[in-house]
Amino acid sequence: MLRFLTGGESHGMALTAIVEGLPAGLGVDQEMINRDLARRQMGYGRGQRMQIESDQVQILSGVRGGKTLGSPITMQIRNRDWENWKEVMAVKAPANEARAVTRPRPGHADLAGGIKYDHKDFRNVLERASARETAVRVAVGALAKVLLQRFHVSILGHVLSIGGSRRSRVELARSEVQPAVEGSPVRCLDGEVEKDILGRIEKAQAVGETLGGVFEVCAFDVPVGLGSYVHWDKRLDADLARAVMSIPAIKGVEIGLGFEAAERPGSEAHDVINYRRDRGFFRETNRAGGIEGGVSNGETIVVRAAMKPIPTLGSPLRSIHIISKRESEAAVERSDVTAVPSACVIAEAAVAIVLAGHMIQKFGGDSIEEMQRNYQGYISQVKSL
Ligand code: EPS
Repeated sequence: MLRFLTGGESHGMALTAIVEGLPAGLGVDQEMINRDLARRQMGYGRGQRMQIESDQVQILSGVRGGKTLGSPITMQIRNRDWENWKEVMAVKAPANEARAVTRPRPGHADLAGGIKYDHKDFRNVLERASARETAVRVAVGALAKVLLQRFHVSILGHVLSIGGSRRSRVELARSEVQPAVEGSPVRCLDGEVEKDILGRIEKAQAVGETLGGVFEVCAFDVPVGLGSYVHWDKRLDADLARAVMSIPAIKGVEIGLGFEAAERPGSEAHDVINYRRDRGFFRETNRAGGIEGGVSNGETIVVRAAMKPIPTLGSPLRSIHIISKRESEAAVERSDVTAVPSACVIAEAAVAIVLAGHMIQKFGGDSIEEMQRNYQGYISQVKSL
């Protein structure tokens, strides 16, 4: 089992993750983690915070001489902005209580979270509800990608649309995976869509609006047989949906055709099975998005998600003051106009973590060599069919 916990507030000292369950002997490349952290920070529409941060991971435990020990791996990312928030975030009583956030933002965790935890200052909610936490999740995802690479699995996300733009229909190719590791997920858009998106972001910014969007994550060369149909909590698609839905502001997740499958007759919703000696069994199309019956079927796994617009609006919506109960405009904090490209990188991490967890569950092993032996045995069994 692969598990992890994260800790840290948006303007606190640092973000931390402890990852447990990776096999020993896995070469960990700190620079690869930092590359994904940098990709998460990219994207037109991010706010000024991204100019303050320059996310770098520090590995504090579980790695020696560049290789995992099999023990928990602790990773930390410093919040540079903490220097500017030290007093507000102090463990002792804040120096200036007048800075309390008291006007909940519609669409944000502010009000529901404040009621639940009995906070009258919504900063106590927003600091942890903030998507800043996803930086360290991306670091965990980068570790998961390192494991997956050992089994030739690669993952790439791309943005399909932002703010209602025409959806890009770019087909992702395996050859795009390596170059894209360096770049932002908007790189894959076709030129016209990209121009349209940039225009929409600029217009939104000018009028204090925010924009959501749709993105897609593909996992290539996943072996057949991850996940299971035998029990609800073993289904791979369910685990992927949960992991991607847990990214802040995600309101919808679909796999393969997803909602479109509901509108098609069966003959146009499924994938014809074929066989070739050199390839084994394969599907002629990939409407299932690489998963049938909760089990990976050997085709590319395709997960798509819808992100809502960020709830912090420059031109705020109507709300109610938590103390006076008077009508009031919602709080305005420095924020992003859109973070869809970032969410796409985070979703790559979420998908990688789920797939790495399922690989570990299926092939087991305390060391990476043992895991690879188990994997090879299974691949031979599949090939001998
Ligand atoms: C966020 C608000 C903004 C974003 C932040 C998420 O931060 P700040 O309030 O400091 O300007 O930039 O995202 C990040 C810090 C990040 O690293 O992605 C929010 O309220 O969710």
